[in-house]
Amino acid sequence: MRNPTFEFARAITRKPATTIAEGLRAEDIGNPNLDGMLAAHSAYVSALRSTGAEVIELEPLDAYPDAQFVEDTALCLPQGAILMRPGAPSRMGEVAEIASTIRACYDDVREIKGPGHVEGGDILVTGKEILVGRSDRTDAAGVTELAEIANEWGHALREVFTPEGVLHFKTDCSLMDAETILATKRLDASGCFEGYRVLHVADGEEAAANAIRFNNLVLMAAGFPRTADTLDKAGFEVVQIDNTDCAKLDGGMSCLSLRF
Ligand code: CIR
Repeated sequence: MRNPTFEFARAITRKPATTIAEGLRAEDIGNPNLDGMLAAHSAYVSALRSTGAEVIELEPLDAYPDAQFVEDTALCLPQGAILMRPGAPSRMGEVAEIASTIRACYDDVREIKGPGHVEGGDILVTGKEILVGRSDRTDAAGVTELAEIANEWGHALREVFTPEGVLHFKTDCSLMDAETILATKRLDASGCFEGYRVLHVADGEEAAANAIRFNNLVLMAAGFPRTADTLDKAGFEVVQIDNTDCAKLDGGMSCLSLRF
């Protein structure tokens, strides 16, 4: 039987917009280059498709420079999908833009109505539970509303905390298989992964923690050789994708797709 936490039939992505230079970032290390981002995005989509999955590629949205980070707009579970309520005001409108695609894929679509906020980047679905990290984008009220829906669908939901200065919970961790998590040491030190097998990213390679397990592959940002080696030795088939331009907007592998 398919394991719905890392074996997927479909993904949704959105092409980067011409306005990406206006995308949000915690620290300005220069504007992303559109051609570079489009090339990396295309490699990302090809890697997803190479596993046999169908990839729905949505058109760019110039009004929303962060809209290629589709992960933050919805949570896709086997029982249904939940439309998020981003904590970043400039990203709220992205949810309405993706809603019709989500509704075409799912019979049961719920939504975080507010007043709280949740972004998908703060949610890690593992083989046994849903971990949701409170962050600058995801608050207590949002977690409570999400928990009500998740519990109704039979999922245990546990609130955890994103380290100070880290954008999203999953900026610092990824699911590798039903019980294995790739994480930074700083996040693992919080104790939130007790009971899981944890692989640490190498010191100085913290930006490698946002990877995705997608069917037979692990997609990770290129340029983190020691972490790639750890994953390789652990038996994972790693594909490295150029993340130079996305990283300038605090983006990584998970944020570029919804997987289900
Ligand atoms: C933002 O700040 O919202 C975007 N520039 C980056 C979002 C990355 N999303 C994710 O990791 N799930």
